[in-house]
Amino acid sequence: MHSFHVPGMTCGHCASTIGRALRTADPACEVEVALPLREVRVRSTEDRATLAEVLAGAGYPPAPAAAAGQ
Ligand SMILES: [Cu+2]
Repeated sequence: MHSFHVPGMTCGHCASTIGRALRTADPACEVEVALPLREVRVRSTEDRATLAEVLAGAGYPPAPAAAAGQ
């Protein structure tokens, strides 16, 4: 499970855009969004860097992981 802090994710529309982008990259991935925390959790066989690129490509670059669990 990869956890990303995504400061630009501010509403349900952002969350669904992110979910769609992640599922396009990995149709089998599982996505959990904690909107108030601006957090996206992804269970995927893709590695963390790839998932971060997908988020950035969708317009929602993740913040550098300080203590984000992974
Ligand atoms: Cu939004």
